[in-house]
Amino acid sequence: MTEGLRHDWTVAEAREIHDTPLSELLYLAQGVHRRHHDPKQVQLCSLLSIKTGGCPEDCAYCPQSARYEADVEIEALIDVETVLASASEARDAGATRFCMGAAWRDVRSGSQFDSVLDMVRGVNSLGMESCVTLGMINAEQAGALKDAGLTAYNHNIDTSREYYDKIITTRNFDERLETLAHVREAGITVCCGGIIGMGESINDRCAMLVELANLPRHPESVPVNALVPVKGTPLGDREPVEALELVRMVACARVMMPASVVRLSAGRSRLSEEAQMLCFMAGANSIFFGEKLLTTGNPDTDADRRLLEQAGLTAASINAEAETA
Ligand code: SAM
Ligand code: DTB
Ligand code: SF4
Repeated sequence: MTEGLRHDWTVAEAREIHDTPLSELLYLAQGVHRRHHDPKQVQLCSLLSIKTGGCPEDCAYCPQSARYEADVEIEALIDVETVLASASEARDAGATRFCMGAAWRDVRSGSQFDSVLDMVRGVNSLGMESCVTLGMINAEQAGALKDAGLTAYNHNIDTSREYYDKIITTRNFDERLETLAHVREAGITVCCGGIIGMGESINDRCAMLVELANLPRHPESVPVNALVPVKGTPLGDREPVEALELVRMVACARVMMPASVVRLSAGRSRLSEEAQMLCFMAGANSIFFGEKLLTTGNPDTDADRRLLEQAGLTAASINAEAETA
């Protein structure tokens, strides 16, 4: 399934795809999508914040940074039972992957990390795929997560290398790539994407996709987030991106990383059903399912069930072909 995947994209090529007239772009993305995936299936992932707020990093978009005044309640690492109760509820609602996020800069080995390993084992024993996003990790920690049975590690590059320091100054782009390499070497699947709508140029968006597509292996999942502007953060007053910009971004990700699962991630609450449908047509085949992302809202599950039903889409079963490619 990896045959025909390219790792030598240029920003100019990505830009050409991005700027293709929309109906042509959708046609192109649809063709790629159909060759690599079942276009009737959408993966449903549920998200839970296991440690909230008080983060030392200065990511300009993030309500969980301790440096800003977003209205977020700080919460220490929650216990394993609470997490597993939430995972089991998500599974009963139809989710097949459970993603756990912690507002950490990096992971300290010790009792908290051991609890996260227990959460991973617990989620797997529910028959779900497990994903965590814990900030930077070293090779040893990646190995421990692999041994616990972790399916995927989420670690976003967020934007282009050139725009990165306009958004985050407390870590650099190469540190992001190092964690991704540890995840890859440990044999955990990589979930890595970014955010649009932070004031970056279209070329920055294309450069971000080039960075992802030119990794030694494409991330198995690529979350495409639209900035959720949160009051109190430096980006809190930004205008939300136009839906069609998100559609273009999804389509480009689909064309450049044909076998990856492309997740229509944050920002979905503001999208009409029609706009979401265009994203599916552009090649999105995963969503966050459940009423909350980490600290902000997501469409309610009834609305999402209705959307999938109207669109004739079905929830993908576990271990979709592309995830294991
Ligand atoms: N602290 C860890 C880290 O940064 O890697 C994990 C949690 S962090 C909240 C996970 C991702 O959420 C970020 O990389 C970013 O892409 C996304 N995110 C955070 N706030 C967002 C917002 N307001 N809008 C869209 N995406 C956001
Ligand atoms: C990803 O790319 N998006 C998710 C998940 N990975 C961890 C997080 C979105 C967070 C949106 C803002 C919030 O709810 O705090
Ligand atoms: Fe911390 Fe992650 Fe938010 Fe950055 S994105 S402030 S690292 S929780």
